[in-house]
Amino acid sequence: MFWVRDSMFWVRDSRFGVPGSRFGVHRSTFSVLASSVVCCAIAAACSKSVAPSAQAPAATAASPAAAGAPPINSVVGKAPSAAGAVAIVVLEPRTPREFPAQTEVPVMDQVGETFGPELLLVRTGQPVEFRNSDDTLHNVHVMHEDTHEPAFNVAIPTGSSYTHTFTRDGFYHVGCDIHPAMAASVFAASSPFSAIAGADGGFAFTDVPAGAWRIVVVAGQRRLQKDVEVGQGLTQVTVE
Ligand SMILES: [Cu+2]
Repeated sequence: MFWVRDSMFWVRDSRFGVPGSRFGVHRSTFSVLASSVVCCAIAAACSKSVAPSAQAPAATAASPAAAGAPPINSVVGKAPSAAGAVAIVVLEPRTPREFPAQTEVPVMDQVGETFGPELLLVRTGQPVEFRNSDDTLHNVHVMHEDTHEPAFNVAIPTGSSYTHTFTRDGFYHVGCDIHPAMAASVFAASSPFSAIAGADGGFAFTDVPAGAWRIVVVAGQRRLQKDVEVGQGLTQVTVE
């Protein structure tokens, strides 16, 4: 048995991708998700999509995986892998459930006239920081992809940042009007359990409370879902 733990997934095939860019995609979730544990069943495939991270939250040190013990209530599985499209996997509760606030504010930065990461997962209702680490002025213009409802449009001078809290789930387009080539995406989910599947569709969540959940997979225009009962130990699921 072998476990991989990391907070950073790397997108190689993004529908919003900038050719040649390899931004890490920071997972939006609180610390339990940062300690993604990949079961041996999918480790071989997932290891290709997991890269060491210098930004792993300190909280991951408390993860069961850090002590070498099997994780508690893990959900691992496989989502369909659509060519050229990133699959986002969200674990939504089927019964009302309160989640703790995020322990870390997700950040989208601007470096070299490029947004990074190119896809950021965030929590609906929790703050997100947009930074400008470039020597030039940028603005950040964000709108919901489905409704085209504007989220915000602000100029961010060099060295400054702007914090926004998304109020609606879904994809958001992120652009800079000053540099039209700049583009990125935000995916907001109410659940803290969201992740970007590996290139083979593999995903893993740890420390999932037992109960009735629904796995929702969003890949390009496709949206799939499957109900799952999470119990003690490992729950494996394939969404197809
Ligand atoms: Cu710009």
